[in-house]
Amino acid sequence: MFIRKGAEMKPKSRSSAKPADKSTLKAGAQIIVDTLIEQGVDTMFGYTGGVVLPLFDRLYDAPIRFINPRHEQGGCHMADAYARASGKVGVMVATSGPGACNLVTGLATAMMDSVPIVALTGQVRTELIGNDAFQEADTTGITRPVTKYNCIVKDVKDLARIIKEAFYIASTGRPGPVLIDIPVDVEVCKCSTDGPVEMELPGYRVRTKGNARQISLAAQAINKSNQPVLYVGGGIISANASDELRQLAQKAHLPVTMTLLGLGSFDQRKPESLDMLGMHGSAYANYAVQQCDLLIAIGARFDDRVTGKLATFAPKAKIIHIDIDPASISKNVHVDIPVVGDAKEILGELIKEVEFRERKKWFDKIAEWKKKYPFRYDNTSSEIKPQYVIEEICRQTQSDAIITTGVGQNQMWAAQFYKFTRPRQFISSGGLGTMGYGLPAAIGAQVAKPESIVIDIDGDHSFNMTMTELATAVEHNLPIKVCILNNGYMGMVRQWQELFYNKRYSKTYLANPDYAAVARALGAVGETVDKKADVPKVVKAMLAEKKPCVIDIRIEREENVWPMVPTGKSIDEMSGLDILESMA
Ligand SMILES: Cc1ncc(C[n+]2csc(CCOP(=O)(O)OP(=O)(O)O)c2C)c(N)n1
Ligand SMILES: [Mg+2]
Repeated sequence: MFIRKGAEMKPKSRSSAKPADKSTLKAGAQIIVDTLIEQGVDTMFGYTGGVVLPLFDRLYDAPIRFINPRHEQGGCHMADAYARASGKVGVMVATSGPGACNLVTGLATAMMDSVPIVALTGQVRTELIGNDAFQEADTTGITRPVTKYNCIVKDVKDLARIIKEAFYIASTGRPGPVLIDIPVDVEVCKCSTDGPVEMELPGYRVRTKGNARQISLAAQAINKSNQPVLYVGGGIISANASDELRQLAQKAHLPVTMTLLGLGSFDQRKPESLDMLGMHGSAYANYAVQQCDLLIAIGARFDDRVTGKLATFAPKAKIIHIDIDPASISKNVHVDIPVVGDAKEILGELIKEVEFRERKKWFDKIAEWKKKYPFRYDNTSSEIKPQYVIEEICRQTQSDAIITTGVGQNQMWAAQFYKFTRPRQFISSGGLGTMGYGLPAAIGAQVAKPESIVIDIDGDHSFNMTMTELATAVEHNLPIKVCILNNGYMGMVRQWQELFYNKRYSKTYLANPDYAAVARALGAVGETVDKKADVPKVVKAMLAEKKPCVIDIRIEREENVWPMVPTGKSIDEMSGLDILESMA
């Protein structure tokens, strides 16, 4: 039973059952807060506005830590990185119209990378919907393609159930963002909250247990293979299956390559690690994939940045694909042995059936490629090389920091030169490639992991997009570190212009501000570095800093990321190998 727009309770019709006890009546806004708490939410991100006033009033004294970004996009990235760093669901709230629209990039980023977020948006009063009311936007229409699920709540009676379902949908199966749109009158309406809240999701089924026969087939293929490669993605991390991955690689003796989002799932200091594969992956990973006779894909989706030219991808390989999402099986490449389910459970079973094989010839071949084509750079010039900065950060943090990134060369160098050792350590926008992700992501990760060192390795232009969020870090005393690899350019695009557009640097140079001064103006610490010899001591000072801190490092301006698989080429047709070899 509920009442539209009113504090007072009135039965819907004379024939309805006896009125609920007044003491159990709750307004929608209170139901939202109570349901969030029931779901274990102790931290959320959000920005206020007219139609979320009732909710924000309830949040005023709720036992939930609230982080207010300076822009809703930043808040959504914070919730996203909070989820990636903690393994929990990130929660974001925004007002209707412009607030909701500002979430779109953040939701799309989370959708592409399968990150669990529950976004709550306010909406205009139910009776005004469709009226072009002030700050009305068709939020569910706009966000449908960038959410795993979304809906509008039109009746306060459904509110608790729908929010509970939102958390379940966001965090189960292939995770993703869920948006719930709540008209302001639903926040105000009261209803009885007697009885348990049951989910009603008849069409939503999650298969976690893998088919035993398929698992046996996979084990047999592994036991028979002479030249296998494990190719793992972000799904290993979201399934918390890194321990099982390590056991599998050890027991069956398999080399492991990771996608950008898979970095951290396997300790890169181990000899079985082939590091990242794909467009800017290692030559040894790309060669191994092209030469392997068995490719075991786990929680990865054969994205085009990984496969290069599809027709010639892993041409000799039988393919096993273990994934929670049946829709990604045989989507891009034909899969011989699909196993649908939860990676942790499936690997647990698979480990039992695999046998150790030495595969000496295969590992010798890999060792040869590793020796010939390591990630390299020329550190002899007096200019500051971005790779050197990252190596220095990796050395001083002993491979233990949480690293977030912008998008572009900075992101690829971070992926190539920081050696990740554990899951949830590398937080980067992979699928959508969202510039501006790095700083708010560092904030979200630091909120989730207050004891960790969190460093945003950023690009100058990526940082330009969301730098206002430094004020958020300052307000909450979050000791994040931002390391801007400042080449003055939109470097990755400039690299393509250099290679494919005859060095016509069209619109990839924009004048930048003095970032150290910007940082200080916003209450953070700011430092500029333009001498190579200063890098170690500035990194040391940055790591010791308790306040948010920005170091603006003026790097070699036209440094490129190597190797590189040009679009349309097979992944063993890498450019830049001669350049890497000449640096040996
Ligand atoms: C929001 C957004 N707009 C545009 C792009 C296209 N883009 C990809 S990389 C890049 C340049 C990034 O420049 P910067 O942040 O300075 O990084 P760098 O490559 O120089 O390290 C651009 C414009 C993008 N990925 N995201
Ligand atoms: Mg740049």
